[in-house]
Amino acid sequence: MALTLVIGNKNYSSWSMRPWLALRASNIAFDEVFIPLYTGEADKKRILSFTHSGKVPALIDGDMTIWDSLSIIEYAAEKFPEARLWPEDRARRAHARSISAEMHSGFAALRNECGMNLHRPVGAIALSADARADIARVHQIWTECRERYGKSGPFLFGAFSGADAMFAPVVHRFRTYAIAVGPEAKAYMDTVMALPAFQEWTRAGLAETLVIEKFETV
Ligand SMILES: N[C@@H](CCC(=O)N[C@@H](CS)C(=O)NCC(=O)O)C(=O)O
Repeated sequence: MALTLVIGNKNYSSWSMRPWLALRASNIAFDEVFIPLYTGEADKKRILSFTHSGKVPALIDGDMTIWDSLSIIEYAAEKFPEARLWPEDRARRAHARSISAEMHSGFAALRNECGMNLHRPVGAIALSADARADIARVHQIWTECRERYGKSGPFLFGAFSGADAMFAPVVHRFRTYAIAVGPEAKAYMDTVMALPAFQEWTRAGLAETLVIEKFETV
């Protein structure tokens, strides 16, 4: 039975983008259910009909529901080991999981101040010290990965992995808010932006016309 991934607006939903990208970039087939976010009760009820979390993304596999972006990536990695969503080497895998969990549980200032909005014209804004610290930490994570694993390929751990999917929305944030990066981070961002699955998501997001006012503040 085909997998179904329930997602929100491609223009805004950074959480939806992560598992979508992990599945698509790994050539794992899935059907997509799109539910527009923050439109009112009817759409919220549709989300709740798939997952009691009331949030997207959610993956439906037969009678199972897996919600939360990182859990979906973990599930896909287990179900499709040939996709190699986590590095084979245990130390690399632990590193990939550490930065993915760090991304998942942190970076609140960066998320709040630089929301993903593909339509937003590129331009810098004034950022708080906390957001600047988040940016410095992302930069450090990317640079360290590239220095350690760059010989095995252009992604964080050489080949594409779940960690790249977790950081892909940040690539959009850095691009949109014109955040200055060093050469290693720039090369990594270019690699992610050249990924066909990333481009497919971005094209679809840019084609959307729905506007979520609360995400249009900057
Ligand atoms: N921790 C969750 C967060 C999911 C989340 O916050 N999703 C937002 C959209 S990006 C959502 O569904 N909001 C709709 C709502 O709260 O009504 C994950 O990683 O999947």
